[in-house]
Amino acid sequence: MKIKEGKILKGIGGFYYVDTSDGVFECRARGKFRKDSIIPYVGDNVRITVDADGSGYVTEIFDRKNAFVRPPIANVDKLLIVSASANPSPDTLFIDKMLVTAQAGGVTPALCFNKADLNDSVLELADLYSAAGYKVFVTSAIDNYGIDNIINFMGNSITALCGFSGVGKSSILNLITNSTNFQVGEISLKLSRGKHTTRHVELVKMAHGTYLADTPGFSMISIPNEIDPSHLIDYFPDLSKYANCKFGDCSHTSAKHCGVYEAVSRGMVSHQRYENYKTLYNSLKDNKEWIK
Ligand SMILES: Nc1nc2c(ncn2[C@@H]2O[C@H](COP(=O)(O)OP(=O)(O)OP(=O)(O)O)[C@@H](O)[C@H]2O)c(=O)[nH]1
Ligand SMILES: [Mg+2]
Ligand SMILES: [Zn+2]
Repeated sequence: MKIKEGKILKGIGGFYYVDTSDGVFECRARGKFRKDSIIPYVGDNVRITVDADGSGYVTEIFDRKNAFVRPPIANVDKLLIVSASANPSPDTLFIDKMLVTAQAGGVTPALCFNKADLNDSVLELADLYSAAGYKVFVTSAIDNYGIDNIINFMGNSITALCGFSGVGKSSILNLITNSTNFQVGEISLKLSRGKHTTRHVELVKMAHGTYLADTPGFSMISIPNEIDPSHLIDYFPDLSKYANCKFGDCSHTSAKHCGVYEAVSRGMVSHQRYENYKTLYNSLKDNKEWIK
């Protein structure tokens, strides 16, 4: 019996594919995990044993830096939030939810506006978010434009891509990995959106300890219900710098004596971001799930 350490790249049908210094081993989880209802996640750093007949078992899951439930993935370092300039059109509430989720989970976020070939007006959004202090990439996977900047951003880390179906996540990953490993779907002509082509979360290993995760659909949520609504403003750096309000416990959701509101009304802060802040604040307060 051999004992090894590695990282789970994918999990399908009760098997976990664990990348070690000796290659990838197909493993089952030890019964004790099921008993404790602990589910190994993609991205988990684990200890495995490999029997003489080659069958492997995950025997220990090392502490996680973070974990997301949908899709199930752990130890994410960076999150690239991908939108399209059109088909489907960008949704700033979704972007802002993902920015908050990432920051609250200790994940470095960045934004990618793909399909720049289709609609120039996306540049305004790109400017808005870069002025708010976020890293922004404008790309076209069709024209192979802007992709190198994403490669620089990834560094040696686990980077996950999230975004609505059809925005081009798999197309971008194929360019980054110089492959056709990721299945690219069609856009439904009727609905201008994707058809949820990517169904599993899987890590792809690149050189030098860089891992990439394509994620299905759009949700990536678990942390928000743990965010205290009074801290939400901290995840809106463009708004929080005006939060010198009369009352220390100002929620920044009404006009009265609020520095943030004043900055919005003077046009110093994006109205859209402010509206999204209020929407998220209220849903946190009502303890609602952000994405179903
Ligand atoms: N015009 C244009 N089309 C693009 C671009 N990037 C991707 N597409 C097209 O958009 C469609 C969807 O691309 P995918 O890469 O499958 O999108 P996805 O985000 O992985 O979608 P899901 O797997 O369903 O979540 C495909 O037809 C791509 O060819 C782009 O930069 N410009
Ligand atoms: Mg995909
Ligand atoms: Zn205020």
